[in-house]
This record gives sequence, structure tokens and C-alpha cells, in this order.
Amino acid sequence: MGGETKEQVLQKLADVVVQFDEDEVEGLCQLALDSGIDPNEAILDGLSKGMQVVGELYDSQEYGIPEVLLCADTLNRGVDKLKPHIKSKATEGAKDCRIVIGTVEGDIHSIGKNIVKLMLGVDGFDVVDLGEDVPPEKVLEEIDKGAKVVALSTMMTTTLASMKKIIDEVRGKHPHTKFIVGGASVTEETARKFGADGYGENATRAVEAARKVKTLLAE
Ligand code: B12
Repeated sequence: MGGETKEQVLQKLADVVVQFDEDEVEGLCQLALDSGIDPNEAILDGLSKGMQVVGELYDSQEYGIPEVLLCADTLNRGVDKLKPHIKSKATEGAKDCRIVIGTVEGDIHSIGKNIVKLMLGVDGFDVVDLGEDVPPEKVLEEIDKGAKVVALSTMMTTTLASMKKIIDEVRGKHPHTKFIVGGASVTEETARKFGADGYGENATRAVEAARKVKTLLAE
């Protein structure tokens, strides 16, 4: 590993996002790959860890929106570099399970949702991304096309009500639809209160929740 431990390389990946060093990120991702680090881990324990620090810097007003956006661009460039190297784990039957994912109405945060989308895809699920600011009607259209699982993300407390609205409206028409939810403003307790079938505080847990929900569908 050229003298560097795995922890050091992961730390560098986190730092490059915090420093929004777009010119360095691809080289560091290559270093991670050459060092034998699992690209999944490089995303979750490297690049995403950096974005968490960015969140703290934003909260403490050391970073403003322009810096945060540059950090997000850096993270996305790194993810694009690592993506082709992720080996699909292909959970059995996952490709027959379509998951509709989106960030709820009123919320435009996409970074966490996109990482969850990527990891669900890697696990073999057939993922349809509705993007951000998604109203209930858009979700309903996908349910009508055959999706049975919906994954909803929100980062803001002000948009938690939109999450509940989607769950209630979809369940009103399609009571058997399964929901998994997450995002910084969502807790396990909120998920339970909203009647969601699964919750994940990060992308790894999101995949675990999706696998569990898939088995519920089979019952
Ligand atoms: C990046 C960011 C932005 C970027 C978004 C860029 C983009 N393309 O996404 C920009 C600058 C545009 C932005 C804008 C705004 N933001 Co902002 N933003 C953030 C910030 C700094 C980081 C969020 C992030 O990307 N984290 C990194 C990712 C990897 O983590 P994550 O999103 O949590 O995702 C993980 C998990 O939550 C989970 N997960 C996520 N989704 C899902 C879904 C499922 C189904 C599952 C199971 C799991 C799961 O897995 C993910 C991967 O591990 C946070 C601060 C913070 N501390 O979080 C504020 C924050 C979310 N923003 C906030 C606010 C208020 C805003 C604005 C209203 C600011 C403004 N005044 O204009 C606008 C929003 C406009 C709107 N209508 O949406 C607040 C929300 C406060 C609240 N509690 O309501 C925060 C918390 C900052 C703060 N403390 O004030 N923001």
C-alpha cells in the first residue's frame, strides 16, 4: 500500500472531499483501488465520511453553500471513478424487485439519496430514481407500473410531513406497498410512526432494510 495503511487512505479520501480538491480526488480513488480497498468502503468510509465533516462545517457556518456544492462535486467525481469497480453482490431475486427512490417534495438534497441508490443497484435491485422534490403523484405513477417498494429520503425536518404524505397517499390506494425511509432528519422512531417497513441511517443499513422488505413481499 505504498507505506500507507487502509485507514490513512480512507482518511485522505474524506479530506479531499472536505478540501473540495476536485483535481486530486480521482487520483486518490485510484490509489484506494490499487491498495486493494473495496470501492464500497472507499465511498462509505472515505468520501461520505468527508461529506459528514462538511455538514458540520456548514452547521458551524465555516462553509457556505458554494463550498458545500464544491465538496458535493468532489464526492460525485470520486463516486463516478469508483462506481465501475464495485462488484455487484446481487442478492437473490433482487433484480425482480423494483424499488422507486426519491427525495420528498420540498427537499432538493440528493447526495445521500444517490449513494443509497448506487448501493441498492450494486445489490442487484432494479432501482428507479425519481430525483428530488418528488410529490406523491410521481410515486403513484411508478406503483401503477408495478413497483412494490418505495425508498424515501429527506434531510430537513420541514419536509418530514411530505414523507408522511407520500406514505399515506400511496397506502390509501395500494395498501401493500412497502416503504423504507432515511435521511438526516429521519429517526427509527419517526419511521415507525410513519408506518414505514424499514429504516436505515446510512447506505449499508438501507440495503439491509431493502433485503428485509423484499422477504416481506415474498410472504
Ligand atoms: C449538502 C447540503 C446542501 C446542499 C445540497 C446539495 C445536493 N445536491 O444534495 C445545498 C447547498 C444545495 C443545500 C441546500 C439547502 N439546505 Co442543506 N445541507 C447540506 C448538508 C451540509 C450535507 C447533507 C449531505 O449531503 N450529507 C452527506 C450524505 C452522504 O449524508 P446523508 O444525506 O445524511 O445520507 C445518508 C443517510 O442519511 C442515509 N440516507 C439518506 N437518504 C436515505 C434514504 C433511505 C431510504 C435510507 C434507508 C437511507 C438514506 O444514507 C445516506 C448515505 O449514507 C446538510 C448538513 C448536515 N449536517 O447534514 C445541510 C442541511 C440538510 N441543509 C439544511 C437546509 C436548511 C438547507 C436549505 C433550506 C438552506 C437554505 N437556507 O437555502 C437548502 C434546502 C433547499 C431545499 N428546498 O431542499 C439543513 C436542514 C435543517 C433541518 N433539520 O431541517 C441542514 C441539516 C443544515 C443545517 N444544520 O441547517 N444543502
